[in-house]
Amino acid sequence: MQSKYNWQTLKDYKEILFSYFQGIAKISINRPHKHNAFTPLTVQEMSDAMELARQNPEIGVIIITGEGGQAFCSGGDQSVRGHGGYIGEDAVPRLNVLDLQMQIRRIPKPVIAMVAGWAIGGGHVLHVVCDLSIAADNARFGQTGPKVGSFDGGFGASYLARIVGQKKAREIWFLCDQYNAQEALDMGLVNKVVPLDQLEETTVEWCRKILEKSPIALRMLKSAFNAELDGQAGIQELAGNATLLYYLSDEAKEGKNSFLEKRKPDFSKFPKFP
Ligand code: S0N
Repeated sequence: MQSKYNWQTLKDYKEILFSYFQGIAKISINRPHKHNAFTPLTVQEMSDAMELARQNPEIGVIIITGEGGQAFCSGGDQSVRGHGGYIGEDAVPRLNVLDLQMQIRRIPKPVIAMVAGWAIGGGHVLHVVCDLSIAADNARFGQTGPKVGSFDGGFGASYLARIVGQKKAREIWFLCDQYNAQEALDMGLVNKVVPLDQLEETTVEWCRKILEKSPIALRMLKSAFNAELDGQAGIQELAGNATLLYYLSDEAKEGKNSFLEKRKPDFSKFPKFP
């Protein structure tokens, strides 16, 4: 689909497109002939792009999507599924999409799934772990695991259940039915449904609204939402952000400066808040 935005390529990859426009990074799976099923290389490239997006201070929000308008992602590429995982050029089986899921969850910038067409299997889980999901009216959602001999017992089960409720999550996995965009909206699985030809425009509009907001407030909120669910790892993420804020204060700088100046720190001037 032709974009009305002037996306600039940030890096060339084989199986994804990685582009930038006015503070927004877009990571797009580029395997439309397979409904954007992912191989270990697809995932490795998405991971690399996510890390670049994380480190780039110009980027405030990330869109994950799939090329072609017919599929967001249809999960792991079954033609390279081998003994113990998905097999890439090095012949080693892996399930590296689990690391990508963690990256999406931990990156301190909002990630939006822009879903046209199929979001199925591991591709469905990918949109589930994104902070927000915007769906085109042709989107279809579902899990296939028990039908094709797999399952995602991580975020794909427990976080999905947090979003749609335990009964609905069990239905999604046990029946492997497919749900249209309106049904997904009704169960809180997506944030908004728009006509396919307005999908990118709406997503960019949401990104722009996010980009107007305080990056540290967004960062703190994302880690706060995660902390409630992620146990010690979630607390570590939230606490890391608290440390970042503390580092910005004169009080913390007094500690560092006193050490470098080989003197006793003087914290007496700092308030002891009630
Ligand atoms: C998406 C579906 C429903 C679309 O059906 P439709 O419209 O009839 O199109 P097709 O003709 O079926 O597809 C068009 C072409 O695309 C190929 N293709 C589609 N999906 C895949 C795929 N996943 N792998 C490889 N090829 C795919 C078709 O073969 C066809 O090509 P041609 O014409 O050349 O034959 C339908 O396509 C569908 O059901 N697809 C399979 C969905 C699926 O089962 N996905 C895999 C689910 N599992 C995972 O994703 C595992 C990874 C994972 O995330 C995970 C994570 C943690 C722990 C465990 C797991 C795990 O589940 O293992």
